[in-house]
Amino acid sequence: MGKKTISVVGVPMDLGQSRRGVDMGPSAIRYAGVIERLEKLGYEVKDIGDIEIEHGKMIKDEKNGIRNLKSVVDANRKLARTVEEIMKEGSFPLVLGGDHSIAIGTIAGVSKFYNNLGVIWYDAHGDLNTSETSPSGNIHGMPLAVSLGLGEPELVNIAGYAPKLKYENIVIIGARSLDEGEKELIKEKGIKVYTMHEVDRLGMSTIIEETIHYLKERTDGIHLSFDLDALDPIYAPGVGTPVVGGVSFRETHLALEMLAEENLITSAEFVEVNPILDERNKTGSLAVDLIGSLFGERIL
Ligand code: Z70
Ligand code: MN
Ligand code: MN
Ligand code: MN
Repeated sequence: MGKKTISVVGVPMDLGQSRRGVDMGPSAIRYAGVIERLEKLGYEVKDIGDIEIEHGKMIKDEKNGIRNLKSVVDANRKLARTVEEIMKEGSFPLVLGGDHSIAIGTIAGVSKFYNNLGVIWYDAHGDLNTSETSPSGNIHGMPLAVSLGLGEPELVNIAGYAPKLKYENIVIIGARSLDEGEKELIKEKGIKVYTMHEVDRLGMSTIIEETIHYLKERTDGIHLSFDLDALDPIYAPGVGTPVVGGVSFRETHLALEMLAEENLITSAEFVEVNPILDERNKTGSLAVDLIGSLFGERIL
């Protein structure tokens, strides 16, 4: 995708939500052969290894009902620095999660290299909660809001600048579980969202064409934040928050193949793979298949 070198970073983060096991996501995706798959496609792949996470001291209701705020802030600071180094080298940052709270660090590391970073948020959820609107106190339900400058200052100001994103530069695809506060924010700010309703009515092909057209006009780089729970649990059972009625295997492959054809994605992360909840690494293997499509793999 433009660049020939891909730098892979694992983030064994499980402190942004309440189910253990998602910290093994990077191992599961590596085990399913991500590095070899990318090398086979002709890329030079640098495996940077994993970001160190402060495990073992889960702190509930640390501040405003938010779980593990300090540990999540620390990890995202480290991730932002690592991603920034990758960007400086001119390599493509590919981040493996871990729960979705790590998008805060990825986007913090990437966004300073663009005037108008675009984001495709492929997810069953909006991840647009703040400490005021969050029903759970889980930071993995907040990373998109944080990147837009909303929420706890410790999170919002990671990497020393805010906001990282503009409302008009994001597109959410696959949403089917939105909290009241998230719905209000989407309406108030006019955030572009393709819910499952639109996926069914328009089809994925039209949605990706529209998304490409929309983001091409206003952005100078596009980050793909890919939450495996966007897919239907039939295809991706190994996620912490499965929601029925999701995007299919075929629709998702099509989306990634179309994005690969346009060569517009400049950074990416694949998150929420939980091998403990999975069926024989089905979701980890799916992540590798999807990464293959994003980087240009075709059936023929
Ligand atoms: C809910 C919350 C969420 C991912 C679940 C769920 C958020 N809106 N995000 N799984 N990846 O707790 O804020
Ligand atoms: Mn842990
Ligand atoms: Mn998410
Ligand atoms: Mn989700």
